Amino acid sequence: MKLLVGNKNYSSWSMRPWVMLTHFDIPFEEVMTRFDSFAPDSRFKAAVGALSPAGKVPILVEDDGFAIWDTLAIAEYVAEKFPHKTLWPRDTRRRARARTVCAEMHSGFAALRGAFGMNIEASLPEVGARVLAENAAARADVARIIQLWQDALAESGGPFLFGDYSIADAYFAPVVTRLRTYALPVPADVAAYMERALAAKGTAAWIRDALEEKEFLSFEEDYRTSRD
Ligand SMILES: N[C@@H](CCC(=O)N[C@@H](CS)C(=O)NCC(=O)O)C(=O)O
Repeated sequence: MKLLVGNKNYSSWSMRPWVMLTHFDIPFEEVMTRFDSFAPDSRFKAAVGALSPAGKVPILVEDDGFAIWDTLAIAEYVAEKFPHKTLWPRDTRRRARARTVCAEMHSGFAALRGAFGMNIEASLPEVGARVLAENAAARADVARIIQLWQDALAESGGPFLFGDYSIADAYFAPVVTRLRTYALPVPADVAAYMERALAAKGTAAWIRDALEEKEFLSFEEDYRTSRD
């Protein structure tokens, strides 16, 4: 299997399946398609458009060329293909709840995504404080994330959202990095979950790679004109 991903510093959707596959020791070949722009005539669109009509990353491509171009669909496909890896919780209700919060993430949190773009190497605490003060929708999204994590951890007992590490933790990994980049205030139990999530194998490996990248993409940077 190949997994097409975008820049590790910026591509939150790419991060999720990469972290999941890496965490669960599922072999894959990474194919990095660096962002130049998302314009129809960009190099990025030419490369990904050859594999997916949606023209976005991530894309999982089987050796025979069969492609899956949506993060949630990739997660489900890999979970089915490697049932012994237990990517979703075993318990039916816990699994349903894990799927529910992944779907909530997949289709929601527009204000959080818009205001707090993933930017792993950056540290933007002043931006975080300003946006939280000025943007009620982003504030509500952050509050919902905190509540969602607290409810899941309380119900499962941790250490991860649904007990053992699952797709749900990979799904929220980019959000953990966002809360860190923008230094958003969180209660102690959530801070402790974030530490565990950042140290988990796949996430730690992705962050290491992201920090090695030296590209500054102005179209991904709402708050800076250069890297520090
Ligand atoms: N629903 C898609 C979203 C993928 C997505 O938006 N990927 C971004 C990179 S993080 C992208 O390729 N954007 C290109 C564009 O918007 O044209 C998924 O779940 O995989």
